[in-house]
Order: sequence, then C-alpha cells, then structure tokens
Amino acid sequence: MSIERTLVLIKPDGVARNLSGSILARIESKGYVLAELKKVNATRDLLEQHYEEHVGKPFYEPLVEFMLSGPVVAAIFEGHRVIEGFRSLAGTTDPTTAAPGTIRGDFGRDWGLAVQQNLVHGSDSADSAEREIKIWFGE
Ligand code: DAT
Ligand code: MG
Repeated sequence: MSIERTLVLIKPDGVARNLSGSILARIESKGYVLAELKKVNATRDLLEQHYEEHVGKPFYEPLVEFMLSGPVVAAIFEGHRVIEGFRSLAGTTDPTTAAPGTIRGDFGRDWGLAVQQNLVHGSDSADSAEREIKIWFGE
C-alpha cells in the first residue's frame, strides 16, 4: 500500500483560540508526518473551490464567511491510511457529540452559530485529498 497524503486545515476558531500547536501535536503524536505547513488568509474563490460539494446547502454561506473570518493553518500530513486516521482523530462533524478523546470532542462545543465551528478539516477520500492539496498548495 502506498503512502497517502491528506489535507488538514485548522479553521479560524482553532487558530484564534491558540490551539494550532496542540492540534498539530496530536497528529504528529499519532505518528503521521508533517510534509507541508503554512498560515493562510483564505480567499472566497479558494473556499468556493474547497467547499464545492456543499454549494446550495443552508450552512454553505455561513461556512464560507466563517472560514474568511480569520487565518487558517493548512497542512499536508503523510502516512499509511492517514486520510481515515486523521478523520478518526478529528471526530465527527458536530463538536457537541464528537467523542471525547478526539480533537473536536475535546476542544469544540456549540457556540449557538449557524455553522459548526469544529476546529479542523480533513479530506474524506483519496480523490478529495488530491483535489484539496492542489487547491491549497498548488501542483
Ligand atoms: P466534515 O467537516 O466533518 O467533513 P462536512 O464536509 O459534511 O463535514 O461539512 C463541512 C463543514 O460544514 C463542517 O465541518 C461544518 C459545517 N457543517 C456541516 N454540516 C452542518 C450543519 N448541519 N449545520 C451547520 N454546519 C454544518
Ligand atoms: Mg467534509
């Protein structure tokens, strides 16, 4: 099996709450390898590409606005089965019910907003990872 790569984003809530180091440490502690890392002020154009699959959903516009509200940390992590491994570390989408021990479960909660501020994004398949890495890091 070949080594996989996944795109990880620390969303504006994670960066604003000074959790970037703690989140990256969990991923590294699991054994995945940090291949690329940068802090980015995302543009609407970039986010429209990134969240293409969610266009038209009720949370889409609040999601894009949230992702524009502050800097994001973008990273590429590598390792066998890192795509599913990171999704497991992140926990389920809703931070209120994400399992304790996960990033979203331990650091996240509901803030009463229209969008779930859940600290991190991780690619959900090999195709998404390839597409998203191109969007955030280029070829
Ligand atoms: P995930 O980030 O777990 O892959 P997703 O791709 O379905 O989840 O959705 C992208 C983001 O949109 C998610 O991280 C938070 C937000 N979101 C998803 N479903 C939502 C909902 N029902 N209400 C509010 N925000 C939502
Ligand atoms: Mg997703």
